[in-house]
Amino acid sequence: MKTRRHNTFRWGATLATFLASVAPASAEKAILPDGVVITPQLERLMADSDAMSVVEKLQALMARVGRPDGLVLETLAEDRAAELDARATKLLDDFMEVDINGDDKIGRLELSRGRPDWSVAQHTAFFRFYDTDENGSASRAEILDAIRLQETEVDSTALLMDLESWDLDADGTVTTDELQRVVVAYFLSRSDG
Ligand SMILES: [Ca+2]
Ligand SMILES: [Ca+2]
Repeated sequence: MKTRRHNTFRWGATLATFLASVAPASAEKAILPDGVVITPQLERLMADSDAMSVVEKLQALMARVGRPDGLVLETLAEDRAAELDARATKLLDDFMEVDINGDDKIGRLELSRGRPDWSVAQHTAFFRFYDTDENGSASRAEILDAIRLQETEVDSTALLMDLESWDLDADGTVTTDELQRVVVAYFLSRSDG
């Protein structure tokens, strides 16, 4: 409880600082920094949220691609691919633990022995999802392909591509400070308009 209040207070102080730097002295409507684009996806992210949660969400995504301190625009595609790959490999390794006979395929017996806590429905779903050639076993290659396909479809780090124009000092890195500046300016302009 105490920590939370402390954080809220600190954010309040930061907000006040940004208010002073972003809002013109004449109290005109606050505007976004030059060149900053808020894509429809980012607008959706910010629609039903507050500035602090938005910054936290974006920071979490940055941490996921291994860039908690600043998004490096030049390597963003590689960072995202590497992160997806690492997660796919981890998931694959977890599954392949049940491959008792080591033939790089998971059969029904292996799955029921390796995952005794799974329900019948989960076992059925596993093979429906991963045994893509429907030969009764899920091979390492089948599982990896399915994981990659699924991760590409649901990959929320795609949103990071929308932050390209948020690099206010144009040094190639979108830092937490830059995130905060843009988000706060956006929320100010929204509440003024
Ligand atoms: Ca198969
Ligand atoms: Ca920057």
